[in-house]
Amino acid sequence: MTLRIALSKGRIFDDTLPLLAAADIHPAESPETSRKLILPSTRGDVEFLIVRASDVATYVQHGGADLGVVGKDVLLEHGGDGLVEPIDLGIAKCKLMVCGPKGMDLSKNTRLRIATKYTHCARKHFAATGRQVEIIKLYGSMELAPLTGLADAIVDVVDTGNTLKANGLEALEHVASSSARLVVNRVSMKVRHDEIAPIIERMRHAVVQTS
Ligand code: PRT
Ligand code: MG
Repeated sequence: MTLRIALSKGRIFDDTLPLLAAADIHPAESPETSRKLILPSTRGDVEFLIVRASDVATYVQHGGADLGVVGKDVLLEHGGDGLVEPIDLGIAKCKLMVCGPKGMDLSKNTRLRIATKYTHCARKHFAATGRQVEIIKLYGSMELAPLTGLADAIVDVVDTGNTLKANGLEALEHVASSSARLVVNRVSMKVRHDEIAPIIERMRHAVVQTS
């Protein structure tokens, strides 16, 4: 049976390629030009599933894929059930932050409205610091929420901070640091250990060399 690796297009795919190459795994086509959702590799025993970043953990958890590469931010939100997380790949680094209009005071004693796609992480963060919030679920362009009055602040991923700055917002509180992780389906890890273990070892070696 073919080993399936779930990846999202864009930064995760691009940054994972050199690490997979160390395990002799190369996609036979680019996901940017191909319309295929199952991309073959140059060897017959491995293929790639191209899924949304937020769906990678779900595919691997339920065995739709054996392996996957996913941001820690997504894993924290997903919960990580049914997954083994053998390697921090040290790529796609970013921070999950509470962000809002410049100089905003998040400690004031009102029920804040927080827009985010990270509803679980946001709820936990504010609960841990004893603040009442109303969570508003969004799927993208979170920065618009404070600008339009939909919410007071957002919880979102920040890298350079340029997107926040361009929209008159700033990072106010740290929620979690993130980097992409290799995840493996718990059952595949046992049943297909002979195939998966060498891939993990070679990727681990490549991570150490590039860090
Ligand atoms: O498409 P889908 O909604 O499923 O997921 P996605 O859009 O989050 O996927 P993608 O490919 O953009 O991100 C995949 C993973 O990369 C995320 O889960 C993070 O772990 C990681 N990552 C690293 C980032 C960033 N850096 C990042 N900067 N994910 C998103 N961003 C966004 C940020 O929120 C902002 O809107 O990119 C924009 C630019 O960021 P700044 O701060 O550099 O301006
Ligand atoms: Mg996206």
